[in-house]
Amino acid sequence: MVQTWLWIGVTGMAVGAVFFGFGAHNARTERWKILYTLNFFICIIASVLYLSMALGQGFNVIHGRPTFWVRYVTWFLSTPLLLLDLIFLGRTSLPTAGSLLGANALMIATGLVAALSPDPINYIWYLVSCGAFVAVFYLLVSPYRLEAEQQHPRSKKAFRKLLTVHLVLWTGYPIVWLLAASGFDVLTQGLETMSYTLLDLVAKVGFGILSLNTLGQLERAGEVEKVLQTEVSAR
Ligand code: RET
Repeated sequence: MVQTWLWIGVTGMAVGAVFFGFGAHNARTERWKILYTLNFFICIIASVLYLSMALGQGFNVIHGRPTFWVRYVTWFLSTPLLLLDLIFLGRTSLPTAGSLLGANALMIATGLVAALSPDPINYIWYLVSCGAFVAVFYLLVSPYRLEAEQQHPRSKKAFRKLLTVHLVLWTGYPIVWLLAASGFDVLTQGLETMSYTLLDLVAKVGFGILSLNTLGQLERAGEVEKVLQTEVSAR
């Protein structure tokens, strides 16, 4: 079961990468190219890291717990790119963007430390990581959302949907972590792998498609052109 889900991860992410890669190549404007390219790299990074797991690499038994520590490497690389999708669409200010990326890096790094720590110290690091997650959550629902809505007053609904999907999916990760061998160990390894693979596929491929829809919505609402004009007249 573990192997099957890992190979589903390799293929699903590769299909996503091909889709976004062609999209980037054929993109009509620079905006679409940027978004397709970000999503392409998110998927290709995930695909090769799933390949390493499917080949039995990036895995060790640590303090008696079977641990795919390479997941944290993928997340360290892919989550900032996912946040860049949001930052790009929302035209987020540099201070907010920097804080989001900083809190996110802290969350993944301390999550890795949690996975490598013996019981019960792992829970201390888990809580530290959750603290950083709360910061990411707060930055998204407050400053990020306010800035995005201010820049795109006609597309508030689109941003709410994008953020809700994002936050619900991201909240799934600490829950799976706690239930898996890294925490209370109530999930079998097969179920753990299945849960992470499904979350990863939806959070990367699914969310990538949703981000493209959001850009389409911003264009239809005439808010991207407006922004472009402002940019041109500001020069
Ligand atoms: C960990 C464990 C420690 C506590 C927290 C975690 C959060 C992880 C998250 C990962 C998101 C990954 C994504 C990957 C691919 O697209 C490290 C599991 C809070 C939120 C979105």
